[in-house]
Amino acid sequence: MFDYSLYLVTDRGLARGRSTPDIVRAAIAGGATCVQLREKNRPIREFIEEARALKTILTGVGIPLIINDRVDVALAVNADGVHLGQNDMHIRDARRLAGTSMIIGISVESVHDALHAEAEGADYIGVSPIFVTPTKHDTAPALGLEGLRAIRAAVTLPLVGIGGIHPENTADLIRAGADGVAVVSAIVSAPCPRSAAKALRQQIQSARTKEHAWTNKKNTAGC
Ligand code: TZP
Ligand code: MG
Repeated sequence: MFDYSLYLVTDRGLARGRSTPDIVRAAIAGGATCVQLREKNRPIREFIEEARALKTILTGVGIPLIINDRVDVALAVNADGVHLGQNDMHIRDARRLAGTSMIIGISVESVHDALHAEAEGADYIGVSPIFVTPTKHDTAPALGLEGLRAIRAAVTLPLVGIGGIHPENTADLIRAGADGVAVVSAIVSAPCPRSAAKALRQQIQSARTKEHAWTNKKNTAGC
């Protein structure tokens, strides 16, 4: 099973002129555990070339590469997975093309979407958006932590939250039951993507450790 803890979603337009491979290398040096290549409106050959370059970087360090939207690109570069939106190919069609070894993730905006994704055989879900974000314009209204908790309670699939996430609110998502946080601008647009990734990863680790400590304390207090 993949480690979705710190899930980087790329965006060339927000990278302040830095290349996607450079951002990805910095993010993994800082602790990113999963990378999604997200390219909207890019010629398909360039998309595939970029995906192949990232695949080489990520295979070397054992981090999965997920391709946004395009099952054909994922197959062409032997990516580890594909991430679909509610208006992309249906999960069952993607599965037919990609087989069982490819990870299929899907963005969900409601409990209904999440239940449907689980029934259709998704491998993980991205809960979107948790908070308001300027990065994506066509999102549903923000779900907030309450929305995240409701989806967490409805499905057992691994779940990452996306939208408006930064180091100051990361621990809240982990405590609300997210298996990871997916970020664009918090890493891609940061002055130092490596330290930005490190700060996010630290928040994730410390939220988990504190949760664990609290659970243990609760258990021993009951003895
Ligand atoms: N899907 C839902 S919100 C979003 C995507 C790709 C953008 C998240 O960007 P940011 O900068 O992490 O808020
Ligand atoms: Mg999509």
